[in-house]
Amino acid sequence: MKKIYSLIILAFLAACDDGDIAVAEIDFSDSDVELCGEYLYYMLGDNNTESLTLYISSNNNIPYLDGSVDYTINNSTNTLIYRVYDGDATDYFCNDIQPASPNVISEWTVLDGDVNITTTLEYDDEDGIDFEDEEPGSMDSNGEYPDALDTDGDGIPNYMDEDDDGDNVPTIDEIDFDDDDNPILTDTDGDGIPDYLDNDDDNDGILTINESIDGDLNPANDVQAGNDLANYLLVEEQESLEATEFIEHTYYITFTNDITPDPNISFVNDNGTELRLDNFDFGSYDFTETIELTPDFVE
Ligand SMILES: [Ca+2]
Ligand SMILES: [Ca+2]
Ligand SMILES: [Ca+2]
Ligand SMILES: [Ca+2]
Repeated sequence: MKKIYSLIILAFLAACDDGDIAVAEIDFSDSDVELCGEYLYYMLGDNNTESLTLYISSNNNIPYLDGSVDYTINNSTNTLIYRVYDGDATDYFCNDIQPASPNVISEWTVLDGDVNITTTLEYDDEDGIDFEDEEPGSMDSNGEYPDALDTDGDGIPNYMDEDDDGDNVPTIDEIDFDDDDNPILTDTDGDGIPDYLDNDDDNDGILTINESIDGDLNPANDVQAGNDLANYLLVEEQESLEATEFIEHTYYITFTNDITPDPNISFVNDNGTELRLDNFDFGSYDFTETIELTPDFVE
């Protein structure tokens, strides 16, 4: 994820008796936060010749930990370090064996302070219906949606369910889209229930799921010779086969780790020179997991 800030370092040269203040600027605004191992977050700046690294030692599975946790930087088990290298450090991280180059020519370490990592989860079934329009209800204090609508009662709420009415025709195949890619909620039988929420799309009394007469769990490919539409969309086609399984479902969870150091945090080098950061923000790391499951069949 791109970050929308830049870092300004004000260097207070403690060794200078005359009170000189050196001002330096580093810019990680075009940098992505990366993660390797358990748990090293890092990003590269200035043509990959400088880095910010946050290492946290924890029994928590930090990237997946829903909620907000403060970690104490102690410069041993938990570290936050700014480094400058004598060459490109793109391949410096995530190795079992430390590469011989580039060399670190300058290192600034946080001795104490807190870093907050807040993780949020975002669900998507990629079915063409916006999250808000899938009636998730209100989010509770645990970040869950206990009152979310589950039209087909298969245990997967609509906002995660790629077949909302449980008729074995995916929602994305039961809607059309306008030129701006907005969903058009088609209603074949005109009963006021859009096809993607209607388990009998042609209102012929035979459930759509049972109009897959070849038993392959796909009603959309049962088309009689001479017809343009599948049986489940035509009242005159009455053949049925009772289904006992749902199709496999896929949904996606995007985890976002927002990493926020204490705003007063400061870095020091071996000479005791101190760097203070103005509006310091580590940015965020995100990744997406794919979940595949077949819900238990509901009559
Ligand atoms: Ca859905
Ligand atoms: Ca469906
Ligand atoms: Ca309908
Ligand atoms: Ca039907």
